Amino acid sequence: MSIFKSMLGRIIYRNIKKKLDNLIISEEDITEALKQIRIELLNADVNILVIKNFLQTIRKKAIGYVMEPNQQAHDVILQIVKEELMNILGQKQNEIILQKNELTKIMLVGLQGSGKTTTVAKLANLLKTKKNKKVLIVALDIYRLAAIDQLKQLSQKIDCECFTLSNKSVEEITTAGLEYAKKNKFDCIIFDTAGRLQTSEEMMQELKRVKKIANPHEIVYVVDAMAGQDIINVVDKFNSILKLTSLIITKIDSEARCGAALSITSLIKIPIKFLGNGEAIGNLNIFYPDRIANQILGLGDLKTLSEKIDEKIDKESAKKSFTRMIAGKFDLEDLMMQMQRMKKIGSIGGILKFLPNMSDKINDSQIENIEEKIKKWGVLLSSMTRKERRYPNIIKKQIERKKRITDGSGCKIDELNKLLVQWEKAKTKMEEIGKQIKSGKNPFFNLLNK
Ligand SMILES: Nc1nc2c(ncn2[C@@H]2O[C@H](COP(=O)(O)OP(=O)(O)OP(=O)(O)O)[C@@H](O)[C@H]2O)c(=O)[nH]1
Ligand SMILES: [Mg+2]
Repeated sequence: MSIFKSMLGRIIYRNIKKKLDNLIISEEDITEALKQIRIELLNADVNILVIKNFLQTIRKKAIGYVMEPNQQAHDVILQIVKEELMNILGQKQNEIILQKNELTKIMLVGLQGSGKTTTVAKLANLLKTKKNKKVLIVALDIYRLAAIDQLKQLSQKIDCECFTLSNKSVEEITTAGLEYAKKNKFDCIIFDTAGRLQTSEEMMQELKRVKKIANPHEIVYVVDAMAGQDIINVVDKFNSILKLTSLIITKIDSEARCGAALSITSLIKIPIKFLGNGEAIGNLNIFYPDRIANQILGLGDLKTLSEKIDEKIDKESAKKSFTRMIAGKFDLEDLMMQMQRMKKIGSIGGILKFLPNMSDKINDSQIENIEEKIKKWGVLLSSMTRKERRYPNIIKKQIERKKRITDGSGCKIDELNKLLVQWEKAKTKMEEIGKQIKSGKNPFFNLLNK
């Protein structure tokens, strides 16, 4: 999602002086930054009206702002821009509406191919696994046989029941599905509706009838991150007829700019509740406006990163390898395991993106270099025997071993040598840190005071 990489923060830091001549922020101080932010947002396909209001408010808040002597102008502007981004994206995270003692009814609507059926399964799985709900999925897309099969398969995968009826109308299936859910004590029912290429009266009327029968607590509009500006009119139309309660943006893992989809929430005032970031069932993330605002600013999102790490890392083995590291026992086997652990969290680019201010210091080609190097190391390490990884010195001493490893991995001797040198350096450094920890010193003290 390229708007997430837009790094408005970088624009602000580059175009607004740290120390202004005056403690009052003037129009001139911010003109260039706002001009570039405008271009960036236009490129990301954000709606022009949204941009206009956004910049106007920032201007209003910034010009004439009186700074404290120790304040820096770009920090002030960054804060104002963040506040305004939150106004666009929503101030708080909105939960899906769940009922306590009655059946929660959810209906997903949207254009063809936007990701409704996939999202129905993702949502059902989330309610089942995270909220402990018994979920019934109802197939209302009766126009294509393949659609029902697709839903059945997905339901099977997540072990949820899928309700279908052949040769019945959408209205009849809705009624029967509701009865079935109540009779069998389901907590939630999710309706997967049929999509169309564009809004049609016929489709709207059908959805309206389903709404009347089901009276859903949530009517979710599913929007594709790749949608263009015309999606705003489409959602407006759906909203005027169905009164939507939430949005889910899908396919944010694509290279889509997503600006149009993100503009909807500001223009039509419907909260975004989830983001779909992949085809797999687990790829549904809660939408946290604050985190997304940070990503758009390029400020990183340590909370998401730490959650990711928590989820993916086996803490015991991480602790073990840390102990080995500071005891100066860090060998190539540890390095390989560490790299495998990192891989589980995501690509280096993905990880660096989360770190505050990193986006400013490192560019895409540097990230590519690092990733390339890590890939090479991975191949080199897997071409070694376990013994060689545990006792790397035997590689250093025996040229035949080096040759076998480089032949096996298709890498050059030079690359293998570099890996060995860097491992040695890292090992020494870590051992030093370990000694400092043992003697009661904080090894990070110097870093913290930089
Ligand atoms: N990369 C990616 N692909 C997705 C995501 N969500 C859905 N898809 C894919 O998008 C395609 C369409 O998804 P569906 O769930 O069938 O869309 P739909 O809205 O039900 O489509 P119709 O029933 O034809 O209206 C499928 O190939 C999905 O795998 C996502 O978050 N990321
Ligand atoms: Mg579908």
